[in-house]
Amino acid sequence: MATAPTNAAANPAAPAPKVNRIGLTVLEYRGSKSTLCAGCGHNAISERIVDAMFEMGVEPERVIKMSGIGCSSKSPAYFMSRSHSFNAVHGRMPAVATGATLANRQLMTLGVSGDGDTVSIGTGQFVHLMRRNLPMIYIIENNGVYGLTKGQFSATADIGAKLKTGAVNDLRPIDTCALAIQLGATFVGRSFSGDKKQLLLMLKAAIAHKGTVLLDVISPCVTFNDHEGSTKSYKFMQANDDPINEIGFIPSFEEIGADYDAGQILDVTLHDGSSLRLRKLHEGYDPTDRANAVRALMESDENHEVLTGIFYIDTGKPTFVDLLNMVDEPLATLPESVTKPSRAALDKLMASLR
Ligand SMILES: Cc1ncc(C[n+]2csc(CCOP(=O)(O)OP(=O)(O)O)c2C)c(N)n1
Ligand code: SF4
Ligand SMILES: [Mg+2]
Repeated sequence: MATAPTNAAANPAAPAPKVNRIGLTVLEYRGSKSTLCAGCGHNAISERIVDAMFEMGVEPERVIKMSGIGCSSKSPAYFMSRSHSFNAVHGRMPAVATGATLANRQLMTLGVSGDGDTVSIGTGQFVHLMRRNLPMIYIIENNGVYGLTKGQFSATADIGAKLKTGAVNDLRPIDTCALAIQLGATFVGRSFSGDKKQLLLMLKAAIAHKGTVLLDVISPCVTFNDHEGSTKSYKFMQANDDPINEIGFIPSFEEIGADYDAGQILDVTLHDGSSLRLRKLHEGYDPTDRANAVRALMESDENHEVLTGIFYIDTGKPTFVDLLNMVDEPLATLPESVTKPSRAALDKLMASLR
């Protein structure tokens, strides 16, 4: 059977596709065709993940994609087909992600969840994950509703937000960013699926960070929560997005330029040597001050604004893997002769418990 001609064979003058620093094209970071609704914010987030992983030159086989249940949790099927993937039970991705990350610390864990998956059914697991500073990126694709089960309010719905049916939410929303900062996550930010530039830079910086990254990304559900009266719609976000800082990111493998206004810039060196530059857009905002970060989020809630940007960063705190003092070699590849205690070691342990 004849094979389809490649671009180069069909047109020898066509430019060779761009490759990244590990020699892969962006196509090698793509996934299956999305079955989500056209225009769903979650699709845009998948596209940014593809761009970020490609531009950072991450080896797809080094990534484990974790999710729970929901339209958002289906997204890992739509990017990075060459990576490992696990779709956990609703709200239970943190436990599985913790186990996988500890079993092979050489892999990069990327969790994708929804607002319902994370802080409705999944709150208990989520808060304990945030306390541990497990090295992983946790993305919440936040549309304020349970999209998959036809648009009921989730726990991130704002007071006064209206469903299409006219039902109004009168319970306080859970601010996942304020919660994550208070609990101990070390890189916390919020973005909007419609802001390509900010989201891409945030994802690239997240890849360079070692510790728990929590990115809450407002991601409109065009089918159930994009109407007048919604506070998670494209229109609402375009009118109320209030960036707290402008993000600059220079990966470790690129040259750093020196042209900036030092008074307005906070330069943070990330774990892989990359440089994160945050230019203040809010007077006096310091993203290394936890209490200040939580206060800013509470104030923005009172003022009905949606703060975006990197709210908090701490590059000094040990990760859960550091605290457990684990061996460098992945547990998953250690032979049984090493992992199985000897009879004598077990007897000694039992004796110590008597
Ligand atoms: C144990 C359990 N309870 C309830 C459900 C039904 N259910 C499936 S997805 C979902 C909510 C998903 O909402 P979210 O995480 O916000 O994802 P979205 O679809 O909005 O992206 C619910 C309640 C389920 N699958 N399993
Ligand atoms: S129902 Fe909403 S969240 Fe689910 S795919 Fe459609 S637009 Fe996206
Ligand atoms: Mg949702």
